[in-house]
Amino acid sequence: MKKKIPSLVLSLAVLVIFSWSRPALSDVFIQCPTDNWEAEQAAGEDLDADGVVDYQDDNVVCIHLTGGDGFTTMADGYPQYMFGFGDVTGMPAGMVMMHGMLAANSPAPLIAVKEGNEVYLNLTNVGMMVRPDLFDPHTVHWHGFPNASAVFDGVPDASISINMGSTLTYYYVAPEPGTYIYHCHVEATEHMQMGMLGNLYVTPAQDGAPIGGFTQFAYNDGDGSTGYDVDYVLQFIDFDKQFHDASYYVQPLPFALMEDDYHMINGRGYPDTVNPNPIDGTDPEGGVYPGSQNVSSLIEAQVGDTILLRMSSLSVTKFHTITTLGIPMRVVGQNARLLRGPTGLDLSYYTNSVTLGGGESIDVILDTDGLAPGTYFLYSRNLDDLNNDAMDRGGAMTEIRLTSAP
Ligand SMILES: [Ca+2]
Ligand SMILES: [Ca+2]
Ligand SMILES: [Ca+2]
Ligand SMILES: [Ca+2]
Ligand SMILES: [Cu+2]
Repeated sequence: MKKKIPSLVLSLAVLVIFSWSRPALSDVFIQCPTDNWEAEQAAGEDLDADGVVDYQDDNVVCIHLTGGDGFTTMADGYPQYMFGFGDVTGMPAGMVMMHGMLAANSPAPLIAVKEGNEVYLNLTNVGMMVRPDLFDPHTVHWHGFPNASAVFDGVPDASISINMGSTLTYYYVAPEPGTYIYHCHVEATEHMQMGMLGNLYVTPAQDGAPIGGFTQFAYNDGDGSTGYDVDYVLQFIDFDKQFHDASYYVQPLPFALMEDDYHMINGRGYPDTVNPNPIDGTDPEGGVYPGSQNVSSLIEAQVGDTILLRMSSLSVTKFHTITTLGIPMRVVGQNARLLRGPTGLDLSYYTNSVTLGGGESIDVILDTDGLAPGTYFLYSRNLDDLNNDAMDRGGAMTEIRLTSAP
């Protein structure tokens, strides 16, 4: 489906395209040492000009994100302007600007890598199509990730940020498993409120080994205590409608006036959270942006399954207290750390609610043994989070649907 550009901004946008599209189109520079290995090994040459004769290595992960703007649709139908990241992994360089503009996703594309992976993360700043008067840089900041070299940490005052039309390749090695978070760190309160937020986790080296009846684990636990059958990522974020609208039309409100109206899991409010399909973004003039919210939060399992929930919050204004009514939660990890004492003491615990501040993550295991099949709810206990602006019965809630084991 073709994206429609709001006519209000079309003339300004055209000016911007003419002023910088030519250098931008030629300047998208993607570094990935493995994406062209067959041709480059055969030729013995660096054909894609990324500085290396590409080689075959399954331990290398290449990602290509765009930073820019776009639209989402709130659960009450409201079209919401946002800043965000899009995914152009594998796309030829010459197509990135065209396809990356107005293609922000909420949440940002999932980054899920394995312990020990080498990660080449290319970020291209495609500019703010709707706000050509803005020329904000963007970065990627792996929040809580202890191993980023300073230059790739994404904090703009301490490292590089990426200007409009430019691309930077971040390089990470992921030596420690856990549930992290990523976001843009430029004018962080604003760019995070506007939607530059994503899920990020590192799976443990222990995965694949049969331990305690499982082959997949949240951490290198040695005993299978973080094993699971199915896993889901759930990121709690909130949008302030007035702040987003102000960014669409003129200028943001003062940060001190931020008050969120939409409370969401993975970029959607209930009941959109349980929609298994991608949801299209819309703009105030009826333009459509396919799959701007492509992450369902519907949790499906069979009775007896062990469910891992990788939960995080990137709210810039509030805490969320999350509960799973009728299913006890076992917290096994917090802020990307296995809950173990220095001598190996098991510090995991059962609870019926967890509280997440902005920038925190929690790994929760749900054991569904002996539960009745049916629908259970996972939701924020802050009752003012259970709406989509003026629409009652929505917000930060999703469903856990348990079916009988065959
Ligand atoms: Ca390459
Ligand atoms: Ca190459
Ligand atoms: Ca700004
Ligand atoms: Ca508000
Ligand atoms: Cu940004």
